[in-house]
Amino acid sequence: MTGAIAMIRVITFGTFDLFHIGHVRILERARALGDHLTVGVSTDQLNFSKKAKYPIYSEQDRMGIVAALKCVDAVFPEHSLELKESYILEHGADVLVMGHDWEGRFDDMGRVCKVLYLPRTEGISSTDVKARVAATQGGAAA
Ligand code: C2G
Repeated sequence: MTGAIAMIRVITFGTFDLFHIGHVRILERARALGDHLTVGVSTDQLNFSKKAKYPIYSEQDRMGIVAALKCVDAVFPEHSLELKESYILEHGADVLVMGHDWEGRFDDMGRVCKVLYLPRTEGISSTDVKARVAATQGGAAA
């Protein structure tokens, strides 16, 4: 008996500013849940509306970094948190993966796909990186 084997398409979202190992790990784990990973990278404007500040890296650079990863098949700009459902449908996603910092926030997407929240990597964040860089200011430049 022959038949097409359905490809499982995974989608996830994030800012991915000051790209670090926690970002790599969640993207690798998301990709391992299926056969294709699409990543919505939040725009500079969306960040400003969520956090009242702009990312350090531009949306073009953040998308370029994420797109260059072996575990990522496609990227697109995420303009609004409210468009999750249309992004999921547009990209034909079967699974939505979010970090557990978003636990519960997108449960209603369960009407169009499976929703999974994965644990974050401990001990690293873009905020920590910024703080560490700030702490080295005044030190000798290598
Ligand atoms: N992450 C992680 N471990 C860390 C830091 C981040 O697993 N130590 C994960 C987050 O849980 C998230 C992804 O990496 O799933 C991207 O994190 P952020 O860049 O902080 O994304 P955020 O600003 O939360 O944007 O639609 C939702 C937003 O676009 C998510």
